[in-house]
Amino acid sequence: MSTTALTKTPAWKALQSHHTEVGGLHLRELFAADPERGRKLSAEACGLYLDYSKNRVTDETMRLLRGLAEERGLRGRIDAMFRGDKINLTESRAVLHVALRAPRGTAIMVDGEDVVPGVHEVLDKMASFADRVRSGAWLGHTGRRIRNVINIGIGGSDLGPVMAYEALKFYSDRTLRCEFVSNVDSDDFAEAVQGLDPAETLFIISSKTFTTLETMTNAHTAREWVLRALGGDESAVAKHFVAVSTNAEKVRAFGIDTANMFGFWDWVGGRYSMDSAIGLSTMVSVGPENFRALLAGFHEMDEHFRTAPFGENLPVLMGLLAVWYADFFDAQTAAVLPYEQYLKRFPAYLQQLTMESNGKSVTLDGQTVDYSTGAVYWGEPGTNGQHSFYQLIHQGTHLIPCDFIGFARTLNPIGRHHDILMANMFAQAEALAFGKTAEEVRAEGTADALVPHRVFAGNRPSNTLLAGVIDPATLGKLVALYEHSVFTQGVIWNINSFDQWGVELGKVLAQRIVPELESKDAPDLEHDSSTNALIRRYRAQR
Ligand code: G6Q
Repeated sequence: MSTTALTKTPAWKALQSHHTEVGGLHLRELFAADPERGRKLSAEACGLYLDYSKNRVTDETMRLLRGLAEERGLRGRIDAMFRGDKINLTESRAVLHVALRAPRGTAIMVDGEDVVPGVHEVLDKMASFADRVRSGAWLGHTGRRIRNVINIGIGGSDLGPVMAYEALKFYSDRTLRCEFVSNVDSDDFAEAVQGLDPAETLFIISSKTFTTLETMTNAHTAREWVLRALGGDESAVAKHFVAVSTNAEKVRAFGIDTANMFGFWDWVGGRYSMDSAIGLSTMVSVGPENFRALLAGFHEMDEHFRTAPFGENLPVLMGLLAVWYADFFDAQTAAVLPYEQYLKRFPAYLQQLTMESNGKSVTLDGQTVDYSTGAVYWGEPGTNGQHSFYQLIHQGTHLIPCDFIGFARTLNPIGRHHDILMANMFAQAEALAFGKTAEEVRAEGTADALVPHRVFAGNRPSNTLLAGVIDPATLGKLVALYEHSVFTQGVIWNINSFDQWGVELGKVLAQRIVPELESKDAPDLEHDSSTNALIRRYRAQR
């Protein structure tokens, strides 16, 4: 761990003074100065091509950013994570999502124990379960085949599975319907089970702790829904519920046979868990072979991150560029724009990965930071976003670095769709970078009064990620790319990317308010005047 305050390091100071020199340069000038720029500022690994030439950087910027990474000890911190050191200091835990995709036969030690055999034991158990559901060998309580699989979980126990289900839908078994229930809002459960037959429905209760309020509330509702329809026989629970958890005791207390529990470990963070047993719904949907391909993709990117020099290292390059914009251009947000409809939930997934990880304002040693940390991540698939919020990216007052993600091939080749889609992606990155000057607008015969409205300043940076086709391995690579980019940023900022204390306060306050909403008699309210008034109004209207 580096203890020198980040802003006092030579590398930081060098970047600051460098920024005063290059921060104002326009991408038009940068491209004009070097006809090879588009090729030179690119890197390729694991079948992913990263074009970062449309960023507001020079070779010197990249050299200085790499220097910053060296100075912050990134290499050593990567090694520490892969070695299983307890780098999540506030929870005293190792951070070993990379072990979830370590091939059989490799060894990663935690507290003197090799964790890799356990990972494969669970994967094998998941595979045999998934095969039984998919083949129809797993029967419901009344002997009917399972047609519907519903994952109940929230946060890290939901966002990854939902995203992966959508991303890999092409590879899914279309005879199985998958639903996801996360919100404690009863609308979520009610709509998910709408029209489903409980006798053909299997619930996967996904909760690391098996205590999460939303998940347990939904799990009990699901239990009642099944039992009510199947005559109240408690033994039905074993046929219609399985659990993914680290908490065997709570799983048993719920009535789920622990033989049907799929475990994981405290060294897997929720938002880093889609490739653990939390991915059980993914495996049931796409099958064990595709799930293993997903893991192989993750692993390939892990190895790249662990071994590639920083100048060719995709996650390091993307992480350093994120730091460059957040801290030197004061960019508050970053957009993720997949030109692939199957990745429609990828931005939502990344919101948690990036913001829960790097939304921190104290360093590992508890000092308040005097620099910006994680940006606000958001996005939608292209081309849809073009007809909505791209206006602000092109002509608004905020600098919003964008990640464009596109594929050379489509899984559904129909007419000209894919070329039109990709033409739009390339065009957007081009327009953002180079814009359109007043002279160009005037030369088109635009009336003077309209010229300022039709000028595109350009100089709006973006990365473009180009891959072959969306498939399980590629999805694994993409997720690992962002995981390690987030890690890189966290190391530079010297923050803990693996805890999430900021989610606790609201949970505690909600537990206090629940009885105040439910009590028959008007409760004595001791909140602030706003909260008191809202509670009274709610009680009056409910
Ligand atoms: C993720 C967080 C959080 C967590 C959920 C669900 O990193 O820890 O999103 O995944 O709160 O927790 P359980 O899996 O314990 O229900």
